[in-house]
Amino acid sequence: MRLLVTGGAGFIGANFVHQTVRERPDVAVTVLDALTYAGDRSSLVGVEDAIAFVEGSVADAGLVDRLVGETDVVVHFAAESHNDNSLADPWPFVQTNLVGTFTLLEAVRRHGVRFHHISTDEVYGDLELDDPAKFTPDTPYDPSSPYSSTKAGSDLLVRAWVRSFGVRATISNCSNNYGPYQHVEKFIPRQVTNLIDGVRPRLYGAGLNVRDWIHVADHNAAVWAIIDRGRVGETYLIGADGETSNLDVVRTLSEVFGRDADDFDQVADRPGHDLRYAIDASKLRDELGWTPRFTDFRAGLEATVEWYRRNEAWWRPAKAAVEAKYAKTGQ
Ligand code: NAD
Ligand code: TDX
Repeated sequence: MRLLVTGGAGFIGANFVHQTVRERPDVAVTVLDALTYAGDRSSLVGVEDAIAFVEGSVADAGLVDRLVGETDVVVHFAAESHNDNSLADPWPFVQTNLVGTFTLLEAVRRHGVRFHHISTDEVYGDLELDDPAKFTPDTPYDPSSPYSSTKAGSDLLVRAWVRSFGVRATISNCSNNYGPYQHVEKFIPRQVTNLIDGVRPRLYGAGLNVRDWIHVADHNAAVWAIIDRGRVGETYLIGADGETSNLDVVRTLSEVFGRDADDFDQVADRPGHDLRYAIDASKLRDELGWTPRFTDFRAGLEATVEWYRRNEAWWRPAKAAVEAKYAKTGQ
């Protein structure tokens, strides 16, 4: 199988490429990545000789047409992915998440190529803390931020291209990922690298917001299950029953570092901050037989802390600029 992986130098995409090279020697991987601030070729060290790497944008119609014409399957991770950045400057989100996905859809339509679209649970908006409900594939779309609204729009484009043009596509909406190679702007790596530096973790507001954490390897195993066995036109929700408040994440991390669990800073809250996400992944489990392997969140966090300790050369160059950016919004 020839596989085009967009965004393969980012957090989830790079983990996907490593996993694929390790477990699927029959798959010929080409990565298309624009190497924005979030993309890093050093995330692909160790697999570089096993893959082809193309630097370029998913919104570049000529390049995308050529690469899609040379592949059997596209898995589309590339996106602007950070909510806080989307509040400061929404335009790149419109360009990459909407125009980029449109550009890929037109190419897979022309070439009859199978397409898997990576999306997020944030398209469903948020839930109350005490709501027994979780997101299902039937939950109405209700995105809150420029990031999540452009992801929601990209999902709707995929659905329309399936229905109107018969494109062979699937969509997955996953909850919050954690693990190696996640950019230091994101919640868990930011706190881990703060703690490595002896700086207090920084919690938005009271830290009561809940995220449904899943290890990136479990997300990517689900993506492969969908590529292998998913039904065209279907949406699969990916989650591992990992609901945890931000406060509890910070407390656990502080304990892992042997520090007082309540020694953190409360900083300015995110405008429009979604309260709670929660995924019902029963369709994925029942239909495709997927189960998560990283079910012990604390053990997964400890392994992630260890990875950041051992790979300071990977994250250190980005740290100061990220903190300078957060300082501008009092976060
Ligand atoms: P990331 O920001 O770490 O990586 C994004 C990658 O896309 C980077 O390598 C970047 O260079 C590349 N990219 C950006 N614009 C591009 C363009 N125009 N053309 C080509 N490449 C471009 O993001 P991530 O956390 O790895 O997220 C990957 C995907 O998974 C996204 O679609 C995101 O919406 C989705 N997702 C993420 C999470 C999460 O918790 N991180 C959860 C659910 C879904
Ligand atoms: O310093 C921080 N302190 C803090 O309390 C940061 C950076 C975040 N937070 C909070 C905000 C959120 O409630 O932690 C939670 C997680 O924040 P992010 O890592 O920014 O993730 P989130 O906004 O939940 O979105 C993530 O999951 C869904 C990804 O970035 C998205 O790409 C994905 O779609």
